[in-house]
Amino acid sequence: MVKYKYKGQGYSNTDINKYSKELLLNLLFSMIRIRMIEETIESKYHEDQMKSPIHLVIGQEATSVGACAALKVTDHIYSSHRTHGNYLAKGGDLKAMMSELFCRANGCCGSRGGSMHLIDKSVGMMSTSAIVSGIVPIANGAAMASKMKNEGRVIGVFFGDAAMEEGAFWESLNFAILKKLPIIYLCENNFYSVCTPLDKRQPASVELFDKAAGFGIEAKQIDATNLLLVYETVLEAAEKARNGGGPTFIENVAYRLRGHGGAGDDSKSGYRGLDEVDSWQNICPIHTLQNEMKNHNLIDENTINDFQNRTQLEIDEAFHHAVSSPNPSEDSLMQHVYAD
Ligand SMILES: Cc1ncc(C[n+]2csc(CCOP(=O)(O)OP(=O)(O)O)c2C)c(N)n1
Repeated sequence: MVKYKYKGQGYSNTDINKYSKELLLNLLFSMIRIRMIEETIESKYHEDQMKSPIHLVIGQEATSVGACAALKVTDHIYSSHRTHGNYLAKGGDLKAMMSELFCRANGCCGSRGGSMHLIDKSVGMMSTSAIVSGIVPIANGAAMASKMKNEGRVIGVFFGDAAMEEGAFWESLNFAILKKLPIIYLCENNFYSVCTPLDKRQPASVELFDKAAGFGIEAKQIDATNLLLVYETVLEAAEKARNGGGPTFIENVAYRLRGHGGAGDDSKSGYRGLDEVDSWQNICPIHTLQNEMKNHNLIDENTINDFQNRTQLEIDEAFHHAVSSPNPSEDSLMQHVYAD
């Protein structure tokens, strides 16, 4: 079992009154929507019609939502294989996502990518890579382009803790620091690389953000079960990057409540304890924000139910759209293939 050096504290140190009710509702609803979409995917996955592997973000939604809300629509994001939350939080089209998961011709990647490659350039969800840390140098290149063209665009790149075990990550970090690139490194530390816990992969005395700081970058470790903390931290980093202050590294600590891949929890295989999973269920980013808002009379059950009902209709429609869409035709097989 992972020895937690850091665990969510909820909202005890956060002044929720600093934020408008409209913003809080949008942020909460964005997390609930992502959770509901993933739960629907999960409930239908066994039907074996979605031929794509999936990596659910349940438990880690606050990183996607807080970070994307702090960025501008014109800013660009790049992601690892755990894409759903980032794609949806940035405004990616749900129907195109579902078609992609069902491998239909009108999927957001024309069914070439599947769940690990959700892209919607119209909203700045630019690219993903399933190669651990593979997306980091690509995002660096985008940040370099933004700087050279003086675009004022900030790049956010999401990756898991295992990406920090790859050389490509450290080379990219060093380069970004030297060139003061407008990039935010958004490490999603959920403690596991598939089934291997962090304390079997890193010396116990080492914190990830400290390691990054050793390279000379401003590095922070935050409780990413607290959405407002993510939002504030990324807002600050984005402003700094936009004003020429260079990159920031943010270690977003939150727990993956489902298995590494596929539907359901895989804890019974023995790599983590059910009590460990339960203890993180209690600080689920959605319930903690919802409760905090209820305590401040900012939301009630009716409002939540209304939102959930509308979202379920949207989800049903997106699933219907996907399953009734055509498969890619055989003669399109060689399209988007660069080699002759
Ligand atoms: C270079 C490389 N090595 C190994 C793999 C196999 N692999 C796929 S996901 C994964 C774990 C990734 O863990 P992390 O980066 O922490 O992200 P998480 O899945 O926890 O979100 C591994 C090892 C891979 N895709 N790429």
